Amino acid sequence: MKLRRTMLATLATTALSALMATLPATALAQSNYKSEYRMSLVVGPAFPWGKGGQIWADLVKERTNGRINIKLYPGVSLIQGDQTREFSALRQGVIDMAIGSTINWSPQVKELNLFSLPFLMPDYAAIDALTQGEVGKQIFTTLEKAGVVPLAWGENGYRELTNSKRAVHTPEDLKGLKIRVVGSPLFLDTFTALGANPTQMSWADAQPAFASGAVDGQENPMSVFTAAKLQNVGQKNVTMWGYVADPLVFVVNKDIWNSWTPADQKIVREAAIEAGKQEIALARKGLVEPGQPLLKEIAAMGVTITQLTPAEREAFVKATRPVYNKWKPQVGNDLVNKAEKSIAARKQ
Ligand code: X2X
Repeated sequence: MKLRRTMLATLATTALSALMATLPATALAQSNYKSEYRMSLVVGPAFPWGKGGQIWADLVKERTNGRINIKLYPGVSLIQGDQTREFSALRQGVIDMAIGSTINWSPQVKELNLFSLPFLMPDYAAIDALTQGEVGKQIFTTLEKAGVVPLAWGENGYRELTNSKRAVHTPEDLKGLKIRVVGSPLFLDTFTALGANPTQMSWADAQPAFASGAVDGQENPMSVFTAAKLQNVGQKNVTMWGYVADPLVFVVNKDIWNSWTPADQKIVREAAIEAGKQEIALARKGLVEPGQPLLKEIAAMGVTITQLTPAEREAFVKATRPVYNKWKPQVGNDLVNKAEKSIAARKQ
């Protein structure tokens, strides 16, 4: 009886190993795949940012034949809308993957404040010189050390100034305006230096604050302005000052990444790079073509668009220079020097 049981057990083990040998290694590794992966985003597919998330998820699903199935969680809903906690949640595994703004992660990763240094990046070529060059690589190494797997760059965009009160041409015009900012204390310093009254709040809280008039103004890319219909919450004045731009970073939680086969990792990485390129084109649409058609559309909705003269712009640069100088060592002198050199050497 005992012998028979042992024989049966041996047979069963042999049969199992035979079965396992016939299964491709990938199938075994996939037994610990999740049925759904959760992607965190601040905004949904009405925005280039959210569209980028949808493109990434769709490419991955198609190319892995559904092995990796990603669901979008816009509104940073996995962390109750608190976008400045996104990076920690990603590291802890509350979030599986994300496309995040450098601004929102800068409280945890101080190097990301680089992109928020006022007037560092004069044009799109300057953003590209950073994200697609040595600086971008160095920042990815920093993010890896901080415990996530960065895969690709995207873009939220140049953050223009809007408010409900008046056309802003000079720092004096900003005096006393209550401006909503997000993320890093660097933004509080910048708007304080300009004589405004900055107040930090999440994107979720900001929109009702514009509608009620509790806050006068804000800064965000024009693609965010149109998708969120900020003209309907009193934001009737836009100043195109291009003071900072926030890139987006496509990342995956480390444990999730390590649970995937090398072949699937390759698919996810390549899909992120492709989605990032498409997303950047969407984020720049209407702003890089001659005549900036997006601005014409916005003006047609009864919004005053102020284009600064070079001298007017210079006044903002000058007023915020002490903030740049104060923050340079906090971001890292070497990194900022490298960024300044990359920008000076950029192809126009
Ligand atoms: O909150 C904002 O302003 C937004 C949507 O642009 C970011 O998440 C940085």
